[in-house]
Amino acid sequence: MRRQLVTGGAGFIGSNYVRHVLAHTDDAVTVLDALTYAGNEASLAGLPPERMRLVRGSITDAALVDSLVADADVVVHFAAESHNDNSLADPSPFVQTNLVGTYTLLEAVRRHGTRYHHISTDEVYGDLDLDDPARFTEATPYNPSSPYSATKAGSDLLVRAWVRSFGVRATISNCSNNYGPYQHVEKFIPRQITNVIDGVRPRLYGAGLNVRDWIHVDDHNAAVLAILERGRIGETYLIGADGEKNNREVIELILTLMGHPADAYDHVTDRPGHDLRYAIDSTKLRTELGWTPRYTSFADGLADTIDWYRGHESWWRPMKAATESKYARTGQ
Ligand code: NAD
Ligand code: TDX
Repeated sequence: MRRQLVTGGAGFIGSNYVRHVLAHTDDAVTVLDALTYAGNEASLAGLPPERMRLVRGSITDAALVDSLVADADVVVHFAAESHNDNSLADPSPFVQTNLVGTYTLLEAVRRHGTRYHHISTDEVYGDLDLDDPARFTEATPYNPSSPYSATKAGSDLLVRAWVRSFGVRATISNCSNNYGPYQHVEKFIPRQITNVIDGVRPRLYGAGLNVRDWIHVDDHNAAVLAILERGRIGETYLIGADGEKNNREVIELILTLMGHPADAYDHVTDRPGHDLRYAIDSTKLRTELGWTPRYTSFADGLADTIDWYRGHESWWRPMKAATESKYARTGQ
């Protein structure tokens, strides 16, 4: 039985990854998660204790990380401070977790010779113009915009250096915007779904023409498992499902699917430095590893996600008021 150490496994993508691994492999999983405001034990509720254990602790704790890496066959690193808006209010935890935390993990996998997979984002490439037909590829130069994306870019570069300088057996994936169950209500799609449930009008930053390339979290995690098992060491793979939509289209679809007029939303203050467009060319992943997305209809995936938030109010309700009071400070 392979032993996976999954950092950030109590967060959105990580908790879905743990469920994906338990369903599709015989592996045992140890989750290392600091349970910050974004981590939630409830996202791992009901999983079999003989195959999944949760260790509460930080990836910046070198002694703890060393002891857990010593007991693992592979490390899959999801843990991060993940929200752009928070990074604009206070970059400090982003530097600690995303840079120092990744460095701490890399030193441990170097000592123990452990296979390592690094989860990253398409935001490291900066943004594209709205009328530019180009998409990001593995060869696109790094050009991050926010403190969040700059720390993710820095963490990717640490991984590349540890591969080249020390022979660490690592792969990197950079994925586009995820949606699906267990996503924190600070993020765009769950924030607007839960606003509509609460009778609050959705909030669109600026004109809402910014484009994101949406992928269902299960498709992201299937790609991560494929890279972990069949990816070439030292390589980077971009993950995306051809899901480009502007924010206005997304909000209108949420409102329509929830039985409200498509224009029942408000425009609020724009995000400073707001990236215009992200778009992924995932040809390398598809041709080398044979991955294809299972969610080909964004409307169907979004309808499932709306049903999930309607059915899991006890999961998101405890975070909703605190999240909205944070946004109230910036008028968003
Ligand atoms: P999330 O904020 O939902 O979860 C992050 C998890 O990391 C939380 O459980 C949190 O408690 C944990 N964590 C934070 N600091 C920690 C620390 N110091 N030590 C241990 N655990 C810590 O984030 P997410 O959306 O699930 O993102 C997971 C990863 O995927 C991140 O690396 C992010 O950059 C990347 N990513 C996210 C998206 C997206 O659309 N959400 C897209 C591409 C890549
Ligand atoms: O209330 C809102 N209104 C709004 O218009 C919020 C919260 C967001 N937005 C806009 C900003 C973005 O253009 O929606 C878009 C999506 O916003 P977020 O959900 O904050 O995601 P984004 O900033 O695109 O980053 C996400 O994708 C890449 C994840 O949060 C990152 O972790 C990932 O790396």
